[in-house]
Amino acid sequence: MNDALRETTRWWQSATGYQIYPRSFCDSNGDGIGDIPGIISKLDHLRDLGIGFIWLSPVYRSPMADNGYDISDYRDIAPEFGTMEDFDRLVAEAKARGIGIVMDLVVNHSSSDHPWFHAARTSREAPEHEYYIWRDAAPDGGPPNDHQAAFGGSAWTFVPGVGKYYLGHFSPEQPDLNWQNPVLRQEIYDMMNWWLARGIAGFRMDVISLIGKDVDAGLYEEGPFLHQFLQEMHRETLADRDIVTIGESWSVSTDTARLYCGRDRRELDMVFQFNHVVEGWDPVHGKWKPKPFDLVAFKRVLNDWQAALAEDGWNSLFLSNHDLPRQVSKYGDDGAYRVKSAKMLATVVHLLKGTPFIYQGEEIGMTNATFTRIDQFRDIETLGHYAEEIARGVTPEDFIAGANENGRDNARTPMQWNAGPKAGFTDGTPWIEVNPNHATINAEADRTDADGIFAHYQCLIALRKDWPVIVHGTYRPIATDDGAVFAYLRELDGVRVAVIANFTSEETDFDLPVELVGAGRCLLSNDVPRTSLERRLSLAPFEAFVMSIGTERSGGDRQ
Ligand code: TEU
Ligand code: CA
Repeated sequence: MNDALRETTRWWQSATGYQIYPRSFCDSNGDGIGDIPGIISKLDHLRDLGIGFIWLSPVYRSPMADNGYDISDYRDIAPEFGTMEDFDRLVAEAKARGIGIVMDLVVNHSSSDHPWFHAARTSREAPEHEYYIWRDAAPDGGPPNDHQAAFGGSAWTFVPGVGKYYLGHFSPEQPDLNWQNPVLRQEIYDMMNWWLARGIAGFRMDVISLIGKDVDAGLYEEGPFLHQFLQEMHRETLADRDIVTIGESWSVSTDTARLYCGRDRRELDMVFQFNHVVEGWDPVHGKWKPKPFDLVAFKRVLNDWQAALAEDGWNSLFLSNHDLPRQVSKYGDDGAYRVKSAKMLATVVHLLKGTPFIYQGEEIGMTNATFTRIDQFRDIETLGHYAEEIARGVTPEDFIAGANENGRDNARTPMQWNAGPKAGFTDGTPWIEVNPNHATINAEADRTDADGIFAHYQCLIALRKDWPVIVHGTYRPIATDDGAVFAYLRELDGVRVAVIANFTSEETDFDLPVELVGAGRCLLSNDVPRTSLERRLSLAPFEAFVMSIGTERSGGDRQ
């Protein structure tokens, strides 16, 4: 790696992120809810994996209407998750293992239980009243407009005491904060600095693209004030700190991405974008009615993002999180080819240019839940939409089929640590049912297998540390129109690495570009390692491999 590159490399570019959804990770005290001491007890699992930082979903005090994405005290820990001492111990214990803690910053909205909102809804004169977004009723007394909440119903709720409606873009339990108010903004920045002073490694910013909204103009996503606020936030909190920031946006496009993470913007390091996720949804019914997977379209989206941020900006790489289905169920095969396809998906994602994120349980190939009754679901979004869809005439069976395919509870069933009762997650009754397949799919079983999924992830993470081409190399897609194979080439300083992956359960022929044919060194494979690349490759079902081509040179020293 040349010196200029070495000097400008940021730690989070060669690191791998790991998301923990605390409620579902590990329960230390038998109340059925995962907690911080539980996370600490599993840090060696993450050290062994090789990750560089944890994105910790919210652990703040919260009534848990949306499992912590509804915060009632930004400077305290929810009692069910532990104490501030537990949190400080987590930061220290993680640090001792070379792992940073990235906090989830949820500041588009608070909880309706936050003291600010209690004051705000009591009096128009309270300073906190202006921390939220209030509008007068429409002439007929109804909501100011027909904006719908993400989790069902109107986004507006009337408060008789002040004679106005407030905005809850997600739910009435999650009133939107009024970013137009400079006093509110300063409260947020002070709070961020308070957490940074505790030694955290950065922030994942929940729906950050919503904070610049102009309600009266009907502009919510990527509203006119967004980048001015993010630049102010950067000046007030993030500047000159060696941390990582990832902003979540469901609306960012390749056209707007560099506005957040372009080199000269002084806003964020990267964004979580969802274009590749939404590509798989029905244009009318959204996620509740999935459409068949289309690899060409999927590749087009990811290739476009690779191209858009090739020179400026940085990609985040992921297929899963706590809002999405399990990736092996969604994009792979969670039956006969579970192990094979889980490794294939990981290979494709981790070798793209950007920072990869693993969602808890992905590293052992956990699968979607298979619930049969609505009372097994816990998610506010699923339950909110259930009521609406049933009212619209959808049958419960059809709705549950959709929720089992794309609903958020798929990712939230407890982490499967072992084959024992409750998967080793808890000694008590888990807040959401454990997937019965923990009898065979669990961390203990997978980790004792040298050919397990965990071992494959370990290797991917180690490769990223050893091969600068994976972090910094150029990206060139191969055979973009091929409906079965995802293939690409990475290149840096004469080192060339090809990634070839069969996305199907069929044996598949693949014609390689002539310039890649020849001897090579297999860096990783989920099948019999290859020693050379032929013009026509016959790929086994879900086969994926990484080959360094035409050179015996290593990628270079560890970064
Ligand atoms: O999610 C943003 C968001 O828009 C989701 O509601 C998303 O649209 C949905 O899950 C896909 O169907 C973030 C958090 O990740 C999510 O867990 C929270 O519920 C939400 O914000 C509100 O804070
Ligand atoms: Ca607990």
